[in-house]
Amino acid sequence: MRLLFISTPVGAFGSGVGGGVELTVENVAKELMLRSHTVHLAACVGSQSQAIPLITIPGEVHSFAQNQTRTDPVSFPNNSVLANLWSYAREMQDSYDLIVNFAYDWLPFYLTPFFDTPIAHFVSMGSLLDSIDRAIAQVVQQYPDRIGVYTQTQADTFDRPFPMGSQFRLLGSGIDLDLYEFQPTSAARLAWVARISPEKGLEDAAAVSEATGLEIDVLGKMQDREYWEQVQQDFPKAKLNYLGFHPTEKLQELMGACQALLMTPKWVEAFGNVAIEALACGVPIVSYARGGPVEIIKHGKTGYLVEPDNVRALCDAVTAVPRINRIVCRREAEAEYSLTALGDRFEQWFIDILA
Ligand code: HBI
Repeated sequence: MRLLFISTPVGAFGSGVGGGVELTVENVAKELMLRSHTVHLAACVGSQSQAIPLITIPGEVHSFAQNQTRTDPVSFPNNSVLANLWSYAREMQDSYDLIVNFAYDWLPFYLTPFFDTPIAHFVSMGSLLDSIDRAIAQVVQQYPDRIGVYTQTQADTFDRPFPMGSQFRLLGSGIDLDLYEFQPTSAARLAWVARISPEKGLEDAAAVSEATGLEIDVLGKMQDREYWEQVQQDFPKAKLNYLGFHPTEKLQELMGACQALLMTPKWVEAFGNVAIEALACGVPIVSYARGGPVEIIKHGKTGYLVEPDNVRALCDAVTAVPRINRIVCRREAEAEYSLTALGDRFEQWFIDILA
């Protein structure tokens, strides 16, 4: 297949501004190219990729959808890079069998019926904006097989103007397992890995540390320092070791040495790539039963799912972690979250659309 991937308009691809969806684009494109499909990626000027042939398009970047309010009108900057990306896609569409949109923005969904070449959409977050929910609903009504997401919990957040999550294609996620080393034993300490930001619920991890006396290695971008200070004040006896943000090679080494990964999401995590990174290192996961972790963790087998916001239950699960067999966690990552498994799911989706 000849595939044109269109990136997010929030920043240059490869800069990390696009967060988890950048990893998804890179991994899926690499896997499909290995299977002799042609993949080109159209993205903002300044984008970089070792593996994927890039077309860079000029224009102003868009603001983050998660920073807008649900009823905000659709807005475009003066010389929108998103508009320029889709003008390019329209001109070049005859050279491709399928166009795949990775932007969480209104325009690509709206343009779907205007193109001759079919457009598939990978939606990388839960429902955030009425304008996008409505545009997705229009796509689903006309082309039921064109919306892909990470998880069913993420899909189920799209319930207006009507429940449409059951029609979405579930694609899960995947990582390059060769980058993650299985560690059979661990120290008696926990890992908490996420951007330091309120939606990630660090305060509940601090509460666990105070209640159990366990040390917690905290890894992730210091996105909200005020919030960090507040947690320190509210939980003076918590033993939180802030180790900063680290790329995969160092992250997996630090996290892999821990007894368990603690996940305390306050929002509906669309997926939670860190959970499969932990499994790949043999690290069990203790998480609130909220969002993506619900579909990743096999309760009692690869970790524990706990009643959301119940810190007491979180502590009980943490003390039960030694019962989990760490090799089972690694095997689960190999079976479900390898690049091969991810590539199979995306390739089958595209074949089904073109059939
Ligand atoms: N916001 N407007 C907009 N468009 C995107 O494509 C986008 C975003 N916010 C976050 C984001 N993409 C990605 O970081 C997440 O989907 C992972």
